[in-house]
Amino acid sequence: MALTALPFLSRSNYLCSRTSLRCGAKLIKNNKTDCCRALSAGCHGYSSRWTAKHVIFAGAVGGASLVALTRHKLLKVHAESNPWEVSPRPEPTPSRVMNYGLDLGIKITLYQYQTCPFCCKARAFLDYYGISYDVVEVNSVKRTEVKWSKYKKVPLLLVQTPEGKTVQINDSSQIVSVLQTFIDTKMKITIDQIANYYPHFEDKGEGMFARTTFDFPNKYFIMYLDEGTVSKSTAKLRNFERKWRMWVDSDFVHRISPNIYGTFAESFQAFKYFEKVGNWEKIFSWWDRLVVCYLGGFVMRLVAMNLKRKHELDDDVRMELYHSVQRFTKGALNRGAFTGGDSITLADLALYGVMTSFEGCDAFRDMTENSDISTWFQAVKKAVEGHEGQRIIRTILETDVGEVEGGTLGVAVSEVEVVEEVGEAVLA
Ligand SMILES: N[C@@H](CCC(=O)N[C@@H](CS)C(=O)NCC(=O)O)C(=O)O
Repeated sequence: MALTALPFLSRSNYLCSRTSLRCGAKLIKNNKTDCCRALSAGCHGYSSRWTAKHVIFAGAVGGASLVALTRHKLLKVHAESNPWEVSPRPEPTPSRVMNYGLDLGIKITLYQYQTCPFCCKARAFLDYYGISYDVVEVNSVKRTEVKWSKYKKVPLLLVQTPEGKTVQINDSSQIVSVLQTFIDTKMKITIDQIANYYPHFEDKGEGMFARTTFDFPNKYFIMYLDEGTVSKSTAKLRNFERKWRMWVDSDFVHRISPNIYGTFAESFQAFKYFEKVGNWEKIFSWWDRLVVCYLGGFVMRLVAMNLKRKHELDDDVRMELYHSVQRFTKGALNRGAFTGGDSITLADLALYGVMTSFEGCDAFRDMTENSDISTWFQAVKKAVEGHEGQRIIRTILETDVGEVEGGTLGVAVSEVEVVEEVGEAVLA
């Protein structure tokens, strides 16, 4: 079966088409490493490193995409073999098993910190769809559980395919996009094939303490099998959803640390909360716990001050939080109860997920008391905890029994008019 794609991002055509130049500029501005590594068990921050080389490349490629998009609706998608195949597969003892009784033929293991906002985002997605997974809680000090991986952050997902391959998927947004693509393509394209469409940039860094960092230019994009599967309204909704998913990572997330570590008292309170929900009793010795809670609380207070400066936040960080929430309620919930109107989108799940990371902190309580977010939050919580998305997957499994021999994947990026169809390819 020959399949085509809508305007997309591919291995040779990274970054956000129309928005790519803007992305490049924003990424320079966001050049940061927020997370305190050893003590990042609570870890409310993120890091991203881009070099000028990347940005120039991104700009050039983006410019080319921009021109291409004004002429083509369907573009050729290139996939490359995925360097994240893991062999031999690590066989850790899971900290817990989330079994929702739905067999997708794949086995998922999530490496995480329980209260890391990005891990909470990945979990919100998995829980909403009722996709079973094993959890491996990573010790944020020793990090032995991820020693085998060259990507050193969490969340990190291992997916074992029915063919016995194990694929590593990095970054919360990329995890969500790859799995959403798997669902949208009716689970007929294997995860390792989908992963080929999500390339990465690797930056080895410079100097004595150089650390390799990674970026994933297609991470906010859902891929489609062919034109027929994406209506104009879906493409539009995906654009809107993508905008707010990006906003979660570039705006809301930066307000969390300065708030939960806003004073030393709040900082220690936050670590006590992380200790409880992270089940640190099982992971850390009592001595490690003491060090992580008190030293971590102290260090993160200092880190939060730095983050506040870096992101140019007002001294009144609570107001910054309330205003951020207001940007969402006013800008994203203007069509209904959720970002998709009546339906939950990945943007809702992303924000809900990162919000749950500090649910037990004073900042969360203040946020819900001083904004209109509560109704939305409770509605998404109900959907996630009730695994309401599982219905969507069950419908696909029950109704879609056709075979797919191959095809390309592409991304619905914009409402650009079709001028000519330029390509189709077959998945290897
Ligand atoms: N963009 C990444 C950010 C992940 C991230 O920063 N994770 C932190 C924990 S919250 C981490 O693993 N930091 C470890 C380190 O920087 O060494 C995502 O969305 O997954």
